[in-house]
Amino acid sequence: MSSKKKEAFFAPIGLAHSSNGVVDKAVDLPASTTATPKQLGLSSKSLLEMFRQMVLQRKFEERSMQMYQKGKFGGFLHLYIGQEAISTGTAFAFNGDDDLITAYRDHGWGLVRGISARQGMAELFGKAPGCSKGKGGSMHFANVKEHFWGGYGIVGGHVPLAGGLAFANKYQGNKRVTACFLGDGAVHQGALHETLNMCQLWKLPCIFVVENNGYAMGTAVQRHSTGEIWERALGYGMKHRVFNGMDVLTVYENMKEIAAEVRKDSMPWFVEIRTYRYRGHSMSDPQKYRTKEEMDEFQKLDPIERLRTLLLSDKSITDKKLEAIEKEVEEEVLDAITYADEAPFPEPEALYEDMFAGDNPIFHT
Ligand SMILES: Cc1ncc(C[n+]2csc(CCOP(=O)(O)OP(=O)(O)O)c2C)c(N)n1
Repeated sequence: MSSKKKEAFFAPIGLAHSSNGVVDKAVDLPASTTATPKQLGLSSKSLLEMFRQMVLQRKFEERSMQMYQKGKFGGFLHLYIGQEAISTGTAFAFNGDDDLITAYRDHGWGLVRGISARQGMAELFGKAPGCSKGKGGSMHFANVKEHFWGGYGIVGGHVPLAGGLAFANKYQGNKRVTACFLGDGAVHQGALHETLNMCQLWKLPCIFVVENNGYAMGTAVQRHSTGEIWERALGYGMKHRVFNGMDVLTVYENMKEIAAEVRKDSMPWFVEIRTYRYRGHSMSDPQKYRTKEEMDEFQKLDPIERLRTLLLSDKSITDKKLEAIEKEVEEEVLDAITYADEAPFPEPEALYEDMFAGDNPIFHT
């Protein structure tokens, strides 16, 4: 390839780089819901809980980033900042015993499924009281008691596990729904397609959700994927939907509807939720593949700010009230840092524990 051709091939696809005058977006966001919270059955109290949860996820990760930069822990750190409406809207839409499983961008999922800031931060620091006993780290948050089956580092590797969870739920006739979250970069993994085929054939109650944030590491979705992501569903005759993931109400409405259908007819769904990650792929990402203009454009759509605006349109909720929630969360996260810093590392013998399912009491309940 000539150097000129090479340059064109690798040029960022962001807003400032569109050659034909048409704005190329990293992701094309569908319109968000027009339903009001009342129509969705959401009280002001629930909306405030959603706000608190999204702020917790955001502040937890902002502080995690600082701790990483301070050298408090190493390894990988993938931030979910910008995507919090998806974890929050889904968890609020689902029953507490519906099963969730995701990839390595997993902190928000853990926090919304009962991992405390202390347990989460201790896990990042590799400390014994962490949610995975300090042996998993950032990519392996899990809280199986609350039906969060964890984060996984191998792209697409967790997808067959979701099929297994759905199979178990159908076999037990417990009406639980499984939702499996994956990135746009995982859509071309064979494991996904094998699982989609099996789930459709065996009518398993599973929702496969692609969080399309526009990039797989530094590769724009338009460069790694032919056609639209959701079109993968067509090959399996699977029910499907695409919606906006920058608005928590839209996520809540759609996931609630889809979960109710899955519970009713035990047929799988393939869902594409369009979103945007505000930080790099991981901590060592110079982000040369996107432009500042593009990032600024999506920053205007911050899902937390959107919810704040909605809350403030209710005259009974004041700025002061929201600031008090933010302050409380900030203190919770700072306390978690002190806790994690002072907590002990696992004992060396812990290396030999939790190796087999038989050792783990959760599999016997
Ligand atoms: C099987 C496999 N191949 C490659 C990698 C290296 N890798 C880590 S993350 C990633 C990109 C995945 O992007 P996407 O699925 O869109 O998720 P996102 O990071 O956007 O959440 C790749 C290729 C891996 N972890 N596993």
